[in-house]
Amino acid sequence: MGLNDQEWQQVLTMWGKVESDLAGHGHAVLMRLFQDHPETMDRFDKFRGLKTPDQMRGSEDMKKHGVTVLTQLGKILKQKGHHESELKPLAQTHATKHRVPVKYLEFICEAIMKVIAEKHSADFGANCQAAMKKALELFRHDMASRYKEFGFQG
Ligand code: HNN
Repeated sequence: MGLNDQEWQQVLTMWGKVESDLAGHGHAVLMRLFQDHPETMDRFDKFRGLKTPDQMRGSEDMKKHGVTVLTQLGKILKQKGHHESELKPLAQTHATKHRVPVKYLEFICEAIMKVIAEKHSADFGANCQAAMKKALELFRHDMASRYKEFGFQG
């Protein structure tokens, strides 16, 4: 499940490209997530009014939340697996307050992979894709273990 140095380097180099336009990437990820899996929107009171793709596209609030999500994920990835102190508070709120199932974490990771593939196809070859997939799997796996400690089966 762990990544080697070269894989982490690929992940973090790619993440640098994501950070060049965090709002654009974040908004695209949430759009994709909500369109592919509309049930995930139920976790957000603040997005309840957004019904159509056009409304989602125009939502500053969604753009802002996309930045929040990707900023947090970036902090986690930069720990290269030593992310216990970043993960714990996040797992706590997402288990006990927002009640975000592990399945939804999987959905957003898929959305992230798709958005990167669309925006950075030339730099997202098979090796880099595999490394990113591993990093996101590690994140999900460790979130799921934390969830259980908080009594949420996810
Ligand atoms: O922990 C917190 O509650 C702080 C706000 C926050 C952060 C930093 C949230 C968050 C909220 C609260 C929003 C607010 O108050 O404005 C809610 C309702 N999340 C959700 C709900 C669902 C959700 Mn997430 N988050 N989040 C973060 C940060 C990161 C983060 N959240 C995630 C998913 C997949 C879902 C279900 C659709 C999610 C991920 C994957 C990440 C990245 C580590």
